[in-house]
Amino acid sequence: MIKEIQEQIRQYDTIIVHRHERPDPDALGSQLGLVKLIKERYPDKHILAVGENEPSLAFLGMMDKVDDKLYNDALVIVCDTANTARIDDKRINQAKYVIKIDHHPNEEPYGDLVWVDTAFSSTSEMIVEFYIQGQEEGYTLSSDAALLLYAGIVGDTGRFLYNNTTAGTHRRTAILVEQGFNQTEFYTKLHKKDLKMSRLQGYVLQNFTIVEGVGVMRLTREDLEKFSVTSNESSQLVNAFSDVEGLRTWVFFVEEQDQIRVRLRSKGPVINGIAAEHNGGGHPMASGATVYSWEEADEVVAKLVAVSK
Ligand SMILES: [Mn+2]
Repeated sequence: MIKEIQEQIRQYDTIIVHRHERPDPDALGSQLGLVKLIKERYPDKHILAVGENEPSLAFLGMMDKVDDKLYNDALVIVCDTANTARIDDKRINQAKYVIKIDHHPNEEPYGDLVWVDTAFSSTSEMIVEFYIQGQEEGYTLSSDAALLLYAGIVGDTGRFLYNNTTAGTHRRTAILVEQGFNQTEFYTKLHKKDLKMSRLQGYVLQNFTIVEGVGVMRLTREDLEKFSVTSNESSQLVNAFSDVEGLRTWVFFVEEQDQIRVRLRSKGPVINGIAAEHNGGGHPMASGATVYSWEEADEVVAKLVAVSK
C-alpha cells in the first residue's frame, strides 16, 4: 500500500493535502507533516495544504491558498477523515486521483486508493510509518516534520495515556523525538490555557452529573456565551471529569446554532453504535454524533446507561 502511495506521489507534480473540518492536532499534524515529507523528498513539486486555519493550533502551521484550476492535474491526499462530508474543502471532486489515509473505521472508502488501518493510534503515526518505509526511496525526516507528527500522536493518544497507544506507537514516536525538536516549547504552546477555559473547566467540574456510571455534561449556548468559549474550544474539556471513580462512559453535549454536538467516550463499553444511530460515528471508545433536541440528547444518555450496565 505504501509503495503504491509513493508511486502516485512520484507521478504528480501538484499534490494537495486535505484533512477534516475543525482540525485537531492529528488532522493538522498528519496533513502538514506529510506536506513537509513530500516537499523534502521532491523540492521541485508543488505541494499544498488546504482547509480553514485553526487559530488555536496556528503554531503548527498555516494553510495555502489553492487556485481551482490547480486541481485539474492534481493528486489529492486526504488525511484523518473517515467520510467525505467531513473533508475540509470539497474540491477533492475536481482532482485527478484521490488517496485516503486514515485510522478511523472505514465507513466510507472514498477515493481511488484507500489506506485505512485502525490499529494505528493516529493518522500522524501512519505518516511516520510512511516515512520509515520511504527511507529507501529517499524520504528524509526534518525536525520540523517530526514535530508536526509528534503533535498529532500526542493529540490522539492524550499524551500516550489512551488505550490506542501501542508499543508501535512508542517505537515510531522515538524516531520523531530523535530529530531533536523542542518538546518543552511544544507542550507550552499546546497546553497554554487561557483564563476563560480554566473558568469553563471549573464550571464543567461543578456541573456534570453521573447517571448510573454515565458522566453527562450539557453545555448550552448561554453557557458558551457566558464563558466566551466556542463549541470547538469547549471540546478540549471532553475528558475533564473522566477520572471520576465509577465512570464507565461519558458524554459531552454542546449546543450550537441548530444542533447539539455530542462527544461520547468510554472505558470499555462499545459506544460508536450509539453514535451511528445519531448522525455520527467514530471509534469504539471515542465517537461523535449530532442530535437536534435535548430530548434526543436524553435518548443518547439512556442508551449509554444501557450499554454501561
Ligand atoms: Mn486522528
